[in-house]
Amino acid sequence: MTRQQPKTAFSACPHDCPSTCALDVHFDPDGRIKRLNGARDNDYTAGVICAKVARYAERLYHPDRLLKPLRRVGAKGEGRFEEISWDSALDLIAEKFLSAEAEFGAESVWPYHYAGTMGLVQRDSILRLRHAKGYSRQFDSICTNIAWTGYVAGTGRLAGPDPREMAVSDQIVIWGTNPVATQVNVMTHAITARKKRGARIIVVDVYRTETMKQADIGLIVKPGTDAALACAIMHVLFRDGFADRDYLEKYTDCPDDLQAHLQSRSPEWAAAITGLEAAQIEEAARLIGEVRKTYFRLGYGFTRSRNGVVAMHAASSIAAVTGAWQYEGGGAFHNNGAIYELDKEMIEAGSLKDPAVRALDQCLIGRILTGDEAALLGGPPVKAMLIQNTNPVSVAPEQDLVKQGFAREDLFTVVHEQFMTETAKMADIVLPATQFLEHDDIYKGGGHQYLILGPKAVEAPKGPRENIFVINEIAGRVDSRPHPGFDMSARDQIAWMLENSGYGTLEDLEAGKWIDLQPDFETAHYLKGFGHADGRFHFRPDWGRSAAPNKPEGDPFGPWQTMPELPDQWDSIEIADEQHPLRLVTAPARSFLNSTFNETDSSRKKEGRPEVWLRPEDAARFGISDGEKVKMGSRRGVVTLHARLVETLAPGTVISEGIWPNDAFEDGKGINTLTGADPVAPYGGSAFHDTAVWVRAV
Ligand SMILES: Nc1nc2c(c(=O)[nH]1)N[C@H]1C(S)=C(S)[C@@H](COP(=O)(O)OP(=O)(O)OC[C@H]3O[C@@H](n4cnc5c(=O)[nH]c(N)nc54)[C@H](O)[C@@H]3O)O[C@H]1N2
Ligand SMILES: Nc1nc2c(c(=O)[nH]1)N[C@H]1C(S)=C(S)[C@@H](COP(=O)(O)OP(=O)(O)OC[C@H]3O[C@@H](n4cnc5c(=O)[nH]c(N)nc54)[C@H](O)[C@@H]3O)O[C@H]1N2
Ligand code: SF4
Ligand SMILES: [Mo]
Repeated sequence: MTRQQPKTAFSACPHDCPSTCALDVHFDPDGRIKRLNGARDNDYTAGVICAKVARYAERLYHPDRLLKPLRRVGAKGEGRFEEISWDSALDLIAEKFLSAEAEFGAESVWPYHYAGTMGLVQRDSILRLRHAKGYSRQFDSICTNIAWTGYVAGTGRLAGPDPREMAVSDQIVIWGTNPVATQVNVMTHAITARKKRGARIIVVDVYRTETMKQADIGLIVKPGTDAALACAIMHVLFRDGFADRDYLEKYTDCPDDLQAHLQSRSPEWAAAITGLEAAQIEEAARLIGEVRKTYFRLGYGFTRSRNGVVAMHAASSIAAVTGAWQYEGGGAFHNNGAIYELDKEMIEAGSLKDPAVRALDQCLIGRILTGDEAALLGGPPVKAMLIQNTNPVSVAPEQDLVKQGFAREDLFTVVHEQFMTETAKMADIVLPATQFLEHDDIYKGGGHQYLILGPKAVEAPKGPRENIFVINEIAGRVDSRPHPGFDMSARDQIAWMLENSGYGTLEDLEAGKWIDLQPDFETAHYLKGFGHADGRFHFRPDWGRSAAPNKPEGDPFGPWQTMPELPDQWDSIEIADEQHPLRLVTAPARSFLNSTFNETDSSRKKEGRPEVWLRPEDAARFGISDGEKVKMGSRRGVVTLHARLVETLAPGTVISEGIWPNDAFEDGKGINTLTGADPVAPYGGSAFHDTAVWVRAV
């Protein structure tokens, strides 16, 4: 068994995290993975990674890993399976997919995926199968859509100042993200700026997170009220002469209209909405006005509300009022998606894509599988699914519907997984998947600017196979249209993409490990103009018609006609009422990554148990004491968990951290039983942090 292994190897973290860390992999003398470290020679990772990935050996050598293909023998979801060979499993899948297609059309097969691995080959090869077969496409709505739409509404492009510039900022505003938990490298660079230059750190969140504990100033706002805060800050900037007039004239669309509009958006007005003191808003605005080199690091969290697009746009507008974009260490950054111009034809087979084939909304999976005609876009029912890199029975909203859907006896479900997740338990066929250290892939950083190679570092155990194998094998069995991508290995794919994108050869990248694709300073800071046709930052976006990185076909969603013309508080959130007097935010847990790592003992021990955190006065109002078992309900369902009293939450707000396994809750109903799937205006997405609830003692 013992093979001679190098003492270290390099890789990239595959998880769905803006940090996409460059990794050093350390081996035991017997060739097993021992520990992972952040690569020191990568200047974004800078030697730092999160604890859960550092102890990756626990996940890689986990006793519960799936090692054999399985076929369901009991009732749906009962959890009884028998072993089956890879060949028989693949043959059976092909037979079922072909019969669904023959009876209901190719659109009745829905390959469903997400970003459990962010590797471009292993994550996105499923698109090749979809396009080559005309299977239903997927509209990716679960994570980034709200935030990206809001950011691009202002800038016209999903990119911004070099994230490493945080280290040379004089002030960093960490807005609606909890990087200590969710993207640790932001803290690395922010703390460097503090140590080296005395930079101030301001954090905006709905409770006192681990990130806020490290801040100089913490602003705790009520969920879904960030646009009010942003407007009041801009009101003060205009009022007190902090607006950069020359910059506004040259680089923005309608500064005078904005100033006039903001006149009534005073700190007192915003205080009543956000729950902050007017003096706190005045102070934050003054500091933002005085410190030109202010770097706004805008996260996803504050956009997971029904008014999230408007909130993101409003927050990004502040940097345009002060002109912070002009300075090194200044501007507003969210994600660098637009800088990687990659030719992914061999991976995705975009040339075979038929726009007439429906694209089903990922978040509406519950409605889709239970036959909602609107969600099915007028097409056939979904009769067969292949699921890779995602765990919808746990992570998707409207969980009761999702479970009902997967319980359908007439739905044939294949789940390719590393663990027996809640979704895998509902499958007809479970296929074991390799982990990232066991296959080749390539990764792009959302929160930075590197394209990073993640080569295979160890042999997989006998049994698990990589995603691309499953895709190519199924394609070969279902009369797929031919495409050269189906005959390529992961390494062939990476080499082809690099060469055809003008980024050299695979051998070059193996030597260099990563490629820095940071655009030049003037481009990144929009000094040659913003991404819109007129080159200006738009305070007045063309909602419903504007550009967005991931715009679905067809009409805009939701009440988009009533979106405010200029940055403003928009009352489209799920407002608390007598029946649902509190507002729930389902923030991420530090030791889980969505539902990943909730299978490891160390992460579960660190997180404790599913809890809801309430302010003592709210708890008193509902007769709840610390540690007590409670029920929490929304318009969509009820969960059972334990209460914890915490002082430092926004008024009327409750927090439940982490996506625990559903069976960690007393009656198997996970946190997403409460959350809604109604698409956020104007281009979709789920408002995971925007749920009106009641809580009561059991
Ligand atoms: N440890 C860990 N890391 C993760 C993840 C995880 O689950 N756990 N998930 C990964 C994924 S998929 C993603 S997309 C990223 C997301 O990472 P982030 O950008 O950090 O976004 P969220 O995790 O949704 O929420 C971040 C913070 O937003 C706050 N928040 C919620 N609502 C509001 C609001 O209305 N206003 C304000 N100001 N703040 C609000 C929450 O309290 C939370 O502290 O993280 C990734 N990294
Ligand atoms: N309540 C609430 N719900 C949320 C959120 C929230 O903040 N609150 N956040 C939302 C967000 S931002 C996101 S992105 C989604 C994420 O939700 P998911 O995309 O479902 O992410 P994970 O829960 O991490 O599940 C990923 C799965 O992929 C598997 N996997 C990893 N690598 C591979 C591979 O190489 N091959 C195969 N076949 N499988 C692999 C893992 O074992 C894991 O089970 O959840 C959303 N749900
Ligand atoms: S911080 Fe994010 S990218 Fe870095 S190792 Fe942890 S999960 Fe992976
Ligand atoms: Mo996400």
